[in-house]
Amino acid sequence: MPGPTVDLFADDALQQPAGREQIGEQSHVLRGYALPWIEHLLPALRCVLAQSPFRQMVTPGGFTMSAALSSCGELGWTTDPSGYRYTALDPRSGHPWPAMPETLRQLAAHAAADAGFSDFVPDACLINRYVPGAKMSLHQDKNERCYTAPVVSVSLGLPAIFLFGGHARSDKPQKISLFHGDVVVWGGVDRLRFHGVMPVKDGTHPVMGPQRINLTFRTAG
Ligand code: MD3
Ligand code: FE
Repeated sequence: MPGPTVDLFADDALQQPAGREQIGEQSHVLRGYALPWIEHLLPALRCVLAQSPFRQMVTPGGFTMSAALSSCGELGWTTDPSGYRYTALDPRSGHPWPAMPETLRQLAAHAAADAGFSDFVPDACLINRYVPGAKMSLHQDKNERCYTAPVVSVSLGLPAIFLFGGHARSDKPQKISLFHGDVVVWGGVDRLRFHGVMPVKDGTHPVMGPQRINLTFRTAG
């Protein structure tokens, strides 16, 4: 007797199987973790982006980043020719960044707890938008006041190859594919490892369209 039929075009059949993959001593990929949250997450994200739209920023080196950025929460990460920093105000509007929607804060806190970091209270959510061709060069995240809290990232839309390096820029990075709905938690000894994103390949995601959006939650202040 054949088993129950599988609808290959149902949303969840497009995804990787759920599960937890350890990628570093204190880092885990939680496959598909955000999928059950998506119907609440996307409207919340839309609301944030209506107040603080994506914009491309310039690095201190004078290069325009290929990823476009926005933020929500008490602090937002920005860069301009004078440096990288967290600010309480969106420099584009002069108003505070949009509040972090409760759904997003809870998703990040649940994921952190499931990966071994209890009581994660993020005050910053950086939102990166990659259109095909956009990338993020190898870097460390060092603008936060304290490194004991983990970083939680949520991948949406087109897949990307994440580069997970070591503590020296020259350490050969491992390549990790990240898909729509995957959540990654980095912490402890892995918090200052170099990382980046390879250029996003051409394509159109059935839910998100021709883009990848990454949410990065941090305790920055
Ligand atoms: C690993 N963003 O915004 S998220 C960034 O997909 C950034 O948009 C990437 O790197 C993206 O700074 C990757 C993941 C991430 C964030 C912080 C980390 C990975 C990390 C800190 C240490 C190790
Ligand atoms: Fe980073």
